[in-house]
Amino acid sequence: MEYFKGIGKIKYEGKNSDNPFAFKYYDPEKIIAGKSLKEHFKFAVAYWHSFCGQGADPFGVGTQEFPWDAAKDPLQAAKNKADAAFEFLTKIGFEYFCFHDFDLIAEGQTLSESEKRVEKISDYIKEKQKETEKKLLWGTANCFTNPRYMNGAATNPDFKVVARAGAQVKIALDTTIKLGGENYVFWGGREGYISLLNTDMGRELDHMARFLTMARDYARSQGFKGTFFIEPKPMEPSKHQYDFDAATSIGFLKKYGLEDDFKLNIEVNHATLALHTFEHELAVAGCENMLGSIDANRGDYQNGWDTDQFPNNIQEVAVAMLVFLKYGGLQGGGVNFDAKLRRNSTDLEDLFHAHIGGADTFARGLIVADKILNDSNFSSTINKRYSSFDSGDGKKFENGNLSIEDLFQIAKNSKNIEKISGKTEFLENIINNYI
Ligand code: XUL
Ligand code: CO
Repeated sequence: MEYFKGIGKIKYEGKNSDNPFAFKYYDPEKIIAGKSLKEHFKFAVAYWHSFCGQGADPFGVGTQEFPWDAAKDPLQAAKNKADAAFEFLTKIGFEYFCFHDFDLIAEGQTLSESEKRVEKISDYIKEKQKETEKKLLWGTANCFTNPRYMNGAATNPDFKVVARAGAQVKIALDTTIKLGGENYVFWGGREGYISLLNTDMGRELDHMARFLTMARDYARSQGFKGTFFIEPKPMEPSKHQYDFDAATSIGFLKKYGLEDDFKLNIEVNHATLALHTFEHELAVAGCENMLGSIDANRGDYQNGWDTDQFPNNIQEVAVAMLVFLKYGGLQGGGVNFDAKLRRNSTDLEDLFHAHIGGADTFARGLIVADKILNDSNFSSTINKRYSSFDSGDGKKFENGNLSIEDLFQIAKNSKNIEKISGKTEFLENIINNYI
């Protein structure tokens, strides 16, 4: 059955096209900084938002009536959903998808029933992947929706729940490996606290590290060669989430010796919630060599929650792409559209407009950033700013060849310290001039 009727394969038609079902900037084969756009981004569709989320909010039930949800039998409904997902992937032309275990099929009443269900639907998805040549960017386990996780999953004060989460992660890892997943994600939505009054933070952090170590060891023993990603987020649904932001997560990974197997999956709206910019989070991950993957979306400047809208702000993405290029792009991951349609976007075709807009925004941002780096005074302005470290005493300082007494002597001998402008407005204008 065809779900997205009347829509064919989305093609790149260039910026002068007025076809709403065409890419204007995302030319998958276009080479930028030595790689095709397709390789830079590895665009992925998020199974949960695109094929599961029905637009419910705290004030109302879902507004979507997906035709693939109509079947009563859970396995049939899941197969129909997979058909829709792979039809969409084929038409939009992205190579990748991402999933949580229970996006693929509804969770069963018992662990064994859930295991069977995931096993059956992943057999089916494996076939779909073969037919369509679509790949799995990453898999993950949903350890936050079921009420059993209300006090956390790996950090739950009740060991029984920790074990249950472990069982679920084992199945999700097996499924990810079975479907050729290139990476595996941990987003700890309920790994944190609602109230510190009843929380032993240090013990919970130790438990989280133990859990991640076990998951890594198991996956490696099963031949998984990909990267594990931590996806930082400061809050929501927890009041405070332990993987608060990139810096906190990196500190955690290093404390527990996990930094060789884990990198970060940076999500735009999570950065905003942590009162950071997207580019800040990319830079923190990048300078630690841990920029693994991106969950692309955007927040809303008037609302302080995780609205997960599709990216469409060219200026913001261009600035982020300057950081992306500086650190050589993503290590193993890709750009997953962890974004959802607005509740009142109820036509099936809206899913195409959303992904086309998101891909065009990233493509345009990267093209602009690359031009800025190659053609403008942007890089030279920054290099000049640090040029006092390129030779002489500055160089010696960088190389660790000066002491604090040396600094004292150098300061004593130098005359006035001249003011040097930071040139921020000059740089801001370059960005806008290249858009
Ligand atoms: C939640 C979020 C998740 C993760 C995967 O804010 O971003 O969808 O990406 O669990
Ligand atoms: Co995400």
